[in-house]
Amino acid sequence: ARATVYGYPRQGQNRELKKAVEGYWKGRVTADALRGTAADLRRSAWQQLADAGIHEVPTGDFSYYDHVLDTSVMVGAVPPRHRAAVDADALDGYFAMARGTQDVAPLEMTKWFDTNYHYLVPELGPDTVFTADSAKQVTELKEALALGLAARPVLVGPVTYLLLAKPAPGVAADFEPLTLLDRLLPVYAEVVADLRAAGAEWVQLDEPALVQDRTPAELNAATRAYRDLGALTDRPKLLVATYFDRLGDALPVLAKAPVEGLALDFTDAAAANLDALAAVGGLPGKRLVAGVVNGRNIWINNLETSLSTLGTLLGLADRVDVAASCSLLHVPIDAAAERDIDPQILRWLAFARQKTAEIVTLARGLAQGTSAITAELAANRADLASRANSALTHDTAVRARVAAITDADGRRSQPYAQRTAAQRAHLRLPLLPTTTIGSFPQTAELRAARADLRAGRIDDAGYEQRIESEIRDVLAFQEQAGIDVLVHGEPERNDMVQYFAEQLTGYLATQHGWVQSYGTRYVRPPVLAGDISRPEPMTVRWTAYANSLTERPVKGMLTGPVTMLAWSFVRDDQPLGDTARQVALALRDEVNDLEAAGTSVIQVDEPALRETLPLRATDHAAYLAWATESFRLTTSGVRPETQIHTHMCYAEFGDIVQAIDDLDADVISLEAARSHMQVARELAAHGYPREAGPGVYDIHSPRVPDADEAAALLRKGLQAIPAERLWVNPDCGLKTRGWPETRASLENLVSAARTVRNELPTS
Ligand code: THG
Ligand code: ZN
Repeated sequence: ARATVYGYPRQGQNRELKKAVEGYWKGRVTADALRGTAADLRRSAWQQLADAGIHEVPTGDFSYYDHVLDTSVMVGAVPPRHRAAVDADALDGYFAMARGTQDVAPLEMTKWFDTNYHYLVPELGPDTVFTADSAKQVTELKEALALGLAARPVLVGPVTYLLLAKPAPGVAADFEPLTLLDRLLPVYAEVVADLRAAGAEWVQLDEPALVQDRTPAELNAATRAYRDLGALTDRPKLLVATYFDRLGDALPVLAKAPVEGLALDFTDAAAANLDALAAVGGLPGKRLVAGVVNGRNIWINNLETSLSTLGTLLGLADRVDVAASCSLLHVPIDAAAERDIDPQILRWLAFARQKTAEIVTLARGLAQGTSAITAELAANRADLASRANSALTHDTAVRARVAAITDADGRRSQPYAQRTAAQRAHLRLPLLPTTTIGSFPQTAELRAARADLRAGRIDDAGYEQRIESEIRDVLAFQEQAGIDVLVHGEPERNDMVQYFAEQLTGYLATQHGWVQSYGTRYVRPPVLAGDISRPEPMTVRWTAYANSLTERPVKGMLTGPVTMLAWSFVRDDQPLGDTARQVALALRDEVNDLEAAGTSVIQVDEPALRETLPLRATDHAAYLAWATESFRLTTSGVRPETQIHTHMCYAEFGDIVQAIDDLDADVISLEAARSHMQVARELAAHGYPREAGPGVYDIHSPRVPDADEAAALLRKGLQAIPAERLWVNPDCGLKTRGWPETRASLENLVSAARTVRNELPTS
């Protein structure tokens, strides 16, 4: 048995790649210097993997921006609008596809399966002509081979590539990219042949799309793809890799395919994949790569459980190798860099570097017997026991409170139809009330204030003065602009998840735990490590201060439990629903405290509700049950006249409108400007009965919409949602915008609301 991984974090220990790429964009770093930094980062990652005992290092997984974009370049799928830029300069053209230019829009970006990584969506059509460009793959393979390492190129597989693509602009929406498979396969054949010529013994083709629900036609495409690639002569051995879930109906397809190896996920999907493997009679004559170390959480492995799985697998394949379940791209680099985490707790955590060591240990144990890894097993047992028995993971007060939850705790005291009248009487808002989503521009001054506080240049009181002064400015602007429901602007928050994680007991923040979100943008997801409780109010101070400055209602702003989980690393020692209920109870206390402090409108944001939907339809209902329950638990403790808002970003709500209704919120604001109120029509089509604010101002661009444009969108909204239930707001928070466009846009938004109010029939 050998140890391997499918991919490694690209950024470097100090995000050197981010600095180099952003420096290149600004003209401060030359193309050669950027290439040099990238090559250094690749070399040091490979060397680290090899030194740790990884037998075959992955190549080609590195990316300046995104590996799906790299695949589009590899197969020549450059949209016509980017062609000139790519022909003028390959690197600049690449970044033009990623980020757009003054003149052309970038590729669309969306989530990579159910991770928090975002990829650039290939745009394909009936006229797409694929051509092979294996240069990046060949160069990186040669770099690793030149270091004397065994190396295995990793490519996005052809079926997954096509399933991730969408019809190019101007192409019929029902065009299916998968129909291009026969055109794409010869290009993959050419790349694979080039890699063979450059010295590859194995090539890995990633097909995570095959773990999703797939139609017979799609499974048939997978059969054809690997029959054709397998039939090539003079090719490297092929390893088809799947991850993120069980393989299901695609397992027999790949088991029968004429390829030499198969990689499967044996973490959460272990039982299902084991059963399915046994059912097809194993993989005689094939290499099985067993992903037993979770590649997307940050917890240490249970080495004994993994060894037992690996032992079972030995009887099912010719050769069994050990790996992480997926690329290590989705975890931070090195837990040892964390200085602020209790050393005892740090021993429970495994980032990429620690996971690599676990994989090597498991491969050694599998090859040489457990006696070869006695010390590692003993340490692992002790660490697992310390976690299982820790007071942090077992807070009896929190557990008792969760156990005592009743149905009534998740139900408002009055149904929506009844309490909406109480809210109307209490809030006395005009028709088409105006509001914002919560955040106002995060200025350089605010970031500097936080940096000053961290560095000790100012004290808590000095910091609070700066925040209060910002709140005064934000309030004054909103009053003068004529907005109806105000916000304090969230100047005190670094990030909508981290801010709460830092204040809740049981949550850990990391100092260096960066994970790529998209391109050069990274997040440091906090760790839900123990039972969650709230030692004291988290937001009341600022909301109450804002409230004291105005007669108008000020909306309290919280991040919802589903989003708190979705943008954190979650516990693996209890069901997600249990963790969600703990977070929900802590947030419920905050909601109730806000109400007690005089807040009549409270918004609980759930931008991640849709994006966390499980990969397989059979798992949707269970997820939506705990997701909606935890939201209701958060929000149901308030009086009927207190109005609960929620907000969600991104489109595609059609399939979860019922779940949105089940949240039992009073008002929802949604992204809608770019899709011209499509969301409003979808809500109406599903008979959504509540108040809604489809965004009339696209905050993702610095463009200022004029009042006529916002009014036109508002009139469209009125065609779907009656005036009594329609709110007027931007698409999303304003924290990434500058003040000048924020001011102008919101003034235009208020003026549009006034214009359209005057057009309403008086009754
Ligand atoms: N917060 C958290 N997770 C998220 C989002 C968030 N995941 C999904 C989505 N939003 C991802 N979007 C972004 C947008 C911007 C950045 C990262 C993810 C970003 N990051 C800074 C950078 O890389 O320079 C670093 C930010 C920091 O200092 O913390 O700009 O809103 N938790
Ligand atoms: Zn949003």
